[in-house]
Amino acid sequence: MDFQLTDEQALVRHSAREYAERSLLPRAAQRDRDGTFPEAELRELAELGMLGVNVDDELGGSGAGSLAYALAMEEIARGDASVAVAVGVTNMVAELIAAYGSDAQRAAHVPRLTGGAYLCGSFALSEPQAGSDPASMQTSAEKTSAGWRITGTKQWISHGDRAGLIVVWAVTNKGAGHRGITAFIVRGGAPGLTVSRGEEKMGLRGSTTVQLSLEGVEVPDDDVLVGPGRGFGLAMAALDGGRIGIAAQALGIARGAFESALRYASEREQFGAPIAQHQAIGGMLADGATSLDAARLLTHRAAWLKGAGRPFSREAAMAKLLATERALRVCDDAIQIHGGYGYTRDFPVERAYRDARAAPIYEGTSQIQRLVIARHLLKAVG
Ligand code: COS
Repeated sequence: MDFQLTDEQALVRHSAREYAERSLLPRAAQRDRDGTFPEAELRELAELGMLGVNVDDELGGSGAGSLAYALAMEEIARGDASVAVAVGVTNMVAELIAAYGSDAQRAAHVPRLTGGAYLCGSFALSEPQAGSDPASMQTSAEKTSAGWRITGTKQWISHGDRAGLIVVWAVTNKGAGHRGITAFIVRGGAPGLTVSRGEEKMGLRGSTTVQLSLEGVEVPDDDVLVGPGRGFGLAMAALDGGRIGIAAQALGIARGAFESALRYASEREQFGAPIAQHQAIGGMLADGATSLDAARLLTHRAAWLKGAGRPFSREAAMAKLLATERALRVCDDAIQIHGGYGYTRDFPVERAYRDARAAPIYEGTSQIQRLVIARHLLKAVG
């Protein structure tokens, strides 16, 4: 087992950390207050190769691999979790088209995603009545002479109002269950595509989350990403990779909160000594550091397996489950360590808590991760 990063991985981490400290951290509190979308930041991150960390360089990515992607996500989320959401989904969509698209789709779309021309990419799977059970989706696409016409409503779509490209899943063969689902490439601003609702969220306020209505959106045959029978599996495979990104994101948010708590506990004196020296607080810090390391190890294991082309679905679910649940605990403890100050906006820990709260929900709830892990366990015993 080798825990040493390659030069390339270390460089990606350094570059993400340097950018996050210089351009994200100083503006994160203001972005949270104003809810401003990080447009300029996404363009700068595209220039740094952060929108396609695990995409080959001939398609405009960094070609640095899955582990480098996890390292970058941790740093970006530590800077500003809202920015990490857009970076994460765009990487996921770019990887998806690079891996499953036709040559023409790859050439047309991936460089625009990784290079920032599309600003960001979106992933439109969930619906108002189809969240944990995406196979029950109602959005449908009917065949026309020129291609397909998509009708339906997609829910919880991160920056679906900003994305230049959206992967949309729709039923093309009713009655075939998950085997009747097709994935389409839809351009942002396509006629018939409208934003029907924007969510007011507890955290991640610099990232928009919208409902999209598709009313007869026309797409040519060339924009079918994968056809019936393969659309659902494609979504599942993409989510496996996405879960590594969410684990890394939760880790980054928690690390930021932990670092603030450690600093505060070393400086704040009560009963004649820094509170970190009181055993109750020291114990909380020790638990936090242990959780961060456990989350990082599980996340890196899943990323390493993915990069090696080995099965990683179970490991990605474990990483997401542990990293996101522990992140909540670490952020909660960080608020407790700050006492009353932690409950105010003077310190970043209350924002970290609000941002982290989404992580055990999106890209598969903790309950779904346990289901995935349990199914793997049962499969292994036959
Ligand atoms: N990779 C590739 N294919 C997969 C897969 C994976 N990780 N997991 C399942 N599949 C395939 C199966 O092989 C099966 O294919 P065939 O029947 O064609 O052989 C098909 O998908 C259906 O599998 P299964 O019966 O296990 O699907 P379920 O409907 O029971 O759902 C869960 C499985 C619960 C794991 C899935 O619905 C899920 O992940 N739900 C959460 C969705 C989610 O994360 N939503 C958030 C969206 S982003 S905010």
